[in-house]
Amino acid sequence: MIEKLTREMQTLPRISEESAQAYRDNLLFMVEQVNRIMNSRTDRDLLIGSNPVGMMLDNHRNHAVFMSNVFLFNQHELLLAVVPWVYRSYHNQGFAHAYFPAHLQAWKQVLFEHLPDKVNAPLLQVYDWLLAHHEEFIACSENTSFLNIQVRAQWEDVVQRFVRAVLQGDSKSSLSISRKYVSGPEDLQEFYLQVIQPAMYLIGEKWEMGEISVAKEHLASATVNRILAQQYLEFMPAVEPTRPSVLVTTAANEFHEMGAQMVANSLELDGWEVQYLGANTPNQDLLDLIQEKQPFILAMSIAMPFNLESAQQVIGHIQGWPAQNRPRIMLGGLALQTMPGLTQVLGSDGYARDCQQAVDLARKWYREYTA
Ligand code: B12
Repeated sequence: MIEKLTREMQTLPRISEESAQAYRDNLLFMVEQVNRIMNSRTDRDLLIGSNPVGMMLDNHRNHAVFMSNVFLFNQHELLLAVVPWVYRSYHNQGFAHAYFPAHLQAWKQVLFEHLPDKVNAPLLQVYDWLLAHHEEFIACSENTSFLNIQVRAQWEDVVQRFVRAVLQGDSKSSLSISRKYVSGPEDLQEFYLQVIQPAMYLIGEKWEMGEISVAKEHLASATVNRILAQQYLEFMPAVEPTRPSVLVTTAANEFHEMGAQMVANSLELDGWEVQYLGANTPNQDLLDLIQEKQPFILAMSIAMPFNLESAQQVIGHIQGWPAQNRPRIMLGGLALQTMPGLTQVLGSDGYARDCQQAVDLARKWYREYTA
């Protein structure tokens, strides 16, 4: 099914800068119009199930920012990576399948009424394409997850126990699992990659399938954060920096920070002098801090496809600086995992798939620099 969609996607038009920019400039206004149309539907409550209206409104905004990224980067492939996920997760939360075409029709109406014909024509073609493939998107959404979650056989039982413990918010059991498998800094990365990362992906999948609530996912994330903090305090003070500095951050509006934290800790363990900014760093503040700290590498995490544009803005700025003041830019995170080719589109210097590969790439850059 996905192969068929990939083939048929080739018929979609290239989006001109003018059209993409018009969509972006009118985004907030158009979201309001779509909200108005959807709110005035007599079947609205049937379409969104027992969910609060706010969830529908959030989706309209996320949809708009996401589509704006698709148009600005001319990356129709993003539709295949994200639309089946949207169908699956919202349907599993109680939205009717009929909600999706209703929502897309509302967008068509708004684009038609508010953007000039010359500008809206290619955008409408993309919306028509989405509508025409509604049934295929339902079929694709019936696969379990968009991520191919791999757990090594010898770690399966540990991962399952860890998932159960963190979903209960049981810090003591989670800590005792961590203590059993991490006895020194040399064990940390393996524990990140073989236990915490797959555990978090499985927890995300449970949320996506409607099996756990947002509150349970928060409980699990907060419990994992406690474990990460405990491991850091126990093992990291012994590690002395021997390599240049790396600034690790997430993109603006990006709230997924655990992956970035693992990258920061892995680099620190490898002797890099790491500064870790956590979630949601505003662009201008980040640029100011880079100017101040002059790191050798800027490592940026992007999980949500709707944050690609803000990441590109930072990268664009940095690429305009004189070469001697410019850090190498390394990207990673879930948004790029399904489409690593975006690394070039965004203008960065490299991509690494996980915290181990991040260390390998950083070392490679340093070898090249010192050669
Ligand atoms: C926990 C969580 C949250 C927490 C984050 C808390 C925190 N402190 O980080 C909160 C509640 C904030 C959250 C919010 C949302 N989330 Co969320 N979340 C997750 C969850 C369950 C786990 C994330 C995680 O920690 N993963 C574990 C880490 C270790 O993995 P990782 O990030 O991939 O990192 C590794 C690599 O990617 C790489 N890497 C990462 N960053 C970098 C950076 C560099 C430079 C390099 C080189 C490498 C690298 O190395 C890391 C270690 O090996 C995921 C599920 C998932 N599959 O990840 C969903 C998930 C990412 N969330 C999702 C969604 C939809 C959302 C929301 C939109 C929900 C909503 N409606 O509000 C919001 C978006 C908020 C925002 N603006 O960012 C979806 C995204 C779907 C999609 N199509 O992209 C997911 C996949 C859930 C799902 N299965 O549906 N979420």
